[in-house]
Amino acid sequence: MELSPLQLARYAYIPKIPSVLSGGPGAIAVELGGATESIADREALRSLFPGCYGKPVVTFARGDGKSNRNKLNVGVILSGGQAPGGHNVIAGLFDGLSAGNPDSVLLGFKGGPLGLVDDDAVILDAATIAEYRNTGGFDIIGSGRTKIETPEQFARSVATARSRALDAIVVIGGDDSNTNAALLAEHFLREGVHCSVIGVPKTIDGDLKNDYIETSFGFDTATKTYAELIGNIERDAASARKYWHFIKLMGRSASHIALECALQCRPNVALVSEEIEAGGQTLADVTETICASIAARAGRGMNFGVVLIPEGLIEFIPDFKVLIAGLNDMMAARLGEFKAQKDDEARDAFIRNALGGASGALYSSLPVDIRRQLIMDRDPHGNVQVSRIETEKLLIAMVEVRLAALKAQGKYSGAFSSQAHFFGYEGRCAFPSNFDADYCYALGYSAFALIANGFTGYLSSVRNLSAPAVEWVAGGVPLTMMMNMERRHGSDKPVIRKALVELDGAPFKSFAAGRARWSVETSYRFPGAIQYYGPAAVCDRPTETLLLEHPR
Ligand code: FBP
Repeated sequence: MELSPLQLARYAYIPKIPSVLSGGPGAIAVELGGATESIADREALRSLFPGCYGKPVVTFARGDGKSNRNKLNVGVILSGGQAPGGHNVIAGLFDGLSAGNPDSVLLGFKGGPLGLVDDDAVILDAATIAEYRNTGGFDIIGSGRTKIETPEQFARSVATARSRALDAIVVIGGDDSNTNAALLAEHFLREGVHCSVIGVPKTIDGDLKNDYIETSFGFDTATKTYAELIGNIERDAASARKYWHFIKLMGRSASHIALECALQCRPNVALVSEEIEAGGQTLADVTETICASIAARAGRGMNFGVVLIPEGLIEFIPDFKVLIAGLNDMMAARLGEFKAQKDDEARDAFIRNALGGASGALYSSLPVDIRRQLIMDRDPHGNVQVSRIETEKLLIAMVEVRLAALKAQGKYSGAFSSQAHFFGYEGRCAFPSNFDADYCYALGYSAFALIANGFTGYLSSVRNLSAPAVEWVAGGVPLTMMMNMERRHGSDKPVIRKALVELDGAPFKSFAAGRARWSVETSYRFPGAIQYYGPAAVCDRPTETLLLEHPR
């Protein structure tokens, strides 16, 4: 493979690490906090996790360490969607292990958690790691979305841990994968398997965060990549002055990515799903918000603009949520009748009648492409695949209809021409920013330190991230501390609570303070491309979200 100049240069980049980790395993002392509790449902969680529940928060300090310096066998798994920096977590873990004992072995389980279940692994040696340092992607071992949930899958995981004589497994994943890590840690304790399980907080979505996890890795690089593209589009829009750009941004559920990009780029409109749900806004209300900006700008001679749309939006719009639930129920109960309809027109009429009321009317009001997506594009359980619906095109179509009505009423006299975009995969495997390269390396090294000090059921944690890396605080947080019980597929399950955008949080407040002006004026901000070499103020600056949530 021919290497680009940047890739070659990034191989030589040495991640900055917290001073507490820089003395090596022998100089890492462990400080323990008091007993911890889960965020809710304490009794239920205590009884589900008798071995792991209530453990103390761990903070590493510079001092006389008692880390296990024996040879360790450690397995690592990349789980779920790609996020920039995953390779550096593995590099940090590898370097910690090698510093502890050069004979230690790091095994990479291939293709996500299934690799553990199927015992499909490769040895990750120094030469292999060297090829992936500071690069994006998860291709070193691949990733996957398998959940370890059946008794057979747990039994096979135990068998792999025993046959490989694993001392630990590190799961690099989001809220679901780390919930799985907690269950695995508890299962190993119950079965007498001497193998720790340590999680690492990953997801570009930014929704795995709490008092001890300031951000999940990958959010920094992914949002900076999208913000660069949005800034470029803003400049194009302001130059050509003829298009409204509707940009959907990845983020399966929470709107953190859209909000961060709005703070970076100051578009004319940015929708925040959590606000829309809290205000009980309908699809018509959302359309009205966009049209208000279009009409106001047209009145000033500006028939161009930029709208940001979070990927998860429609599941937060109450009337759309009811429509989707109705469609799922209807398909489950009357699939045969639906399939017997002779053509698209008959299928539409059948659905409208079957749904009835407001949902039937909303369904009929949707553009034909969206109606087709809703009924044809279904997951293996027969449910609507919400993340595949082209919300950006749906909103363009709704806006066109509304603008025509406003024009007929003499309330709008502009010209509307649109472009639709979806940014997601463009950001998930970018070269990690300096922040993510440093943060991930420290998370990996911390995971090693947790293993070497005998902890299990913990999430590697690196805090104080708005300070320079040398001042970061490393340690671990018990996974049970972040958990509550939630209804999943008809029964109550222990899960790590997803962090949605908080409407009383500093990032949303900062956005809310600026948006009225951005909606009417052209206040675009151009973040430019991620910079890897140059002044720290440019190259190492974390996200606006992080800086607002954790001011120095
Ligand atoms: P994770 O939560 O597993 O990190 O994945 C996040 C994500 O990138 C979402 O933003 C997106 O909705 C989803 O993955 C897409 O998944 P896929 O690549 O399987 O289509």
